Amino acid sequence: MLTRIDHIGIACRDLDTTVAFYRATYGFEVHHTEVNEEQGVREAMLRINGTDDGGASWIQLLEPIREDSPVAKWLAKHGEGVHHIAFGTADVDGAAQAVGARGVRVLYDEPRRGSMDSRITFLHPKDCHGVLTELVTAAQDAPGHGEHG
Ligand code: CMX
Ligand code: CO
Repeated sequence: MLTRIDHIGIACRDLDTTVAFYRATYGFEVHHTEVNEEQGVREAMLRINGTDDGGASWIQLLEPIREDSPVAKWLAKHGEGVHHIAFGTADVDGAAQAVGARGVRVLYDEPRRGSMDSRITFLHPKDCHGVLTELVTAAQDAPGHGEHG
């Protein structure tokens, strides 16, 4: 059902400084940046492996853009650090339904838009041994991607 680690989300206070650390220390380059208004973040995606065609794993660096956002709340309580892990799946709807049926709280009724036009939902950390867990279908992994007509 879940086929890989899609990304690890890291909460940071200053995106540019954190990106500079990852570049200087490991040589990772930013593949993509965006603002996700709904999630209340400015983010940078650093690709660890895989290609533009799929199978990639990422580090997702997250800077809050609003004080009432989940990442801002997390930073105020815990400081910078690992905020969530995201498992990749070809079928986020099915995976969320299956996990929900096992008694885990799924935070959204329908998956929402995540980085790079992925579809995402979250599982409550209190039901996952303290880990905020994201389920994600990357745009490239969605059924029908690349087909025409
Ligand atoms: N990891 C582990 N535990 C977490 C957590 C996290 N990231 N965030 C909150 N918690 C814990 C808190 O520590 C707290 O536990 P205690 O009561 O024992 O202290 C409990 O969950 C409630 O936390 P809270 O600070 O009161 O926060 P809320 O209940 O308001 O929100 C949550 C928690 C998970 C519902 C909210 O963070 C959420 O909706 N997250 C999903 C969306 C998101 O994180 N978006 C940003 C990333 C976007 C992306 O990946 O693209
Ligand atoms: Co994420």
